[in-house]
Amino acid sequence: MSSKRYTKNNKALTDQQRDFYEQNGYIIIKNNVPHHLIDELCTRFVEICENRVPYEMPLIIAKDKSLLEKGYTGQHAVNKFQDILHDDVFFKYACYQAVGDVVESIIGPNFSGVTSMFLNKPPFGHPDLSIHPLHQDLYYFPFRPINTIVGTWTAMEDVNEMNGCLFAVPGSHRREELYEHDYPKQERRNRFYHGVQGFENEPRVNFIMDKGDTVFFHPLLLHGSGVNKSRSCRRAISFHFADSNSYFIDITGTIQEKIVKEFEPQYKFDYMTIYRRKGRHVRGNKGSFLNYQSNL
Ligand SMILES: O=C(O)CCC(=O)C(=O)O
Repeated sequence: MSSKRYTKNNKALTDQQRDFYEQNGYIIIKNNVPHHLIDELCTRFVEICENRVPYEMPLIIAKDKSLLEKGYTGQHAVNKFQDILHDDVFFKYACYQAVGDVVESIIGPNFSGVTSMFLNKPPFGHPDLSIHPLHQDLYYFPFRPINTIVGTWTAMEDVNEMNGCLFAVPGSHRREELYEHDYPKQERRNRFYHGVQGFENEPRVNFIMDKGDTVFFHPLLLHGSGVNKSRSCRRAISFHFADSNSYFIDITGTIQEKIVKEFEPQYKFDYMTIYRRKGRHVRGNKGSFLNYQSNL
């Protein structure tokens, strides 16, 4: 009998790496994605930003208003692409074996991509729009079980405190609690970027990573990112994977109702349809999660 609660097997993680994830709620894998794939993904990102190639829904482009106001264009005005799993180039990241093998070690062999983003942090924007407030990704996920969801975030250039790397509160996943989130009290805010309050004195670690390193993290891990104070874009690709037999929950009256109510009108579908449209099976058994039958 395994005594591990948050990881599944040793396909790609050693016992020590699994223990680290169990304890801290994340693990950084060095050189996880090769530079040639990173460069291909960045090229696709830049070409779409510059309107040089077509792209298809459900990919959404979110721009930084403070940079648009200053006249920036192309990747220098974009803060993310959302829902990129159905783009054949970006999907290569989800299918990349070394990424999938670690995902499999954490959540098991049958999984689907549920969220997918190309995250950009251009320089020279308003600091309120450059940060990502401390939050838990589970807040955005109206499905369970919790421990068979994992986030991945791969650095597309070297990241550190200067260009707005991720930071996290190690071990916060072990409290097994989803906290209240809301918009931060600040002058400007990015749509849907809710955060938690009251954790200012918690010890944080910065995820200082090189291009091609990936951090795999638990959906209850408190994390965020700082301002990009450098002179170039800080880019990353970040997906979430969930067991293909996950199930939707009724979020009525829960902490998650606020955010789900906020994003349903934007997508013009109910939340189950939203996730089924943007999700995509990746590895192993297809399961029932992304089928069009309600589990409620
Ligand atoms: O890439 C970043 O700056 C933060 C991303 C993040 O925390 C998220 O999308 O949940």
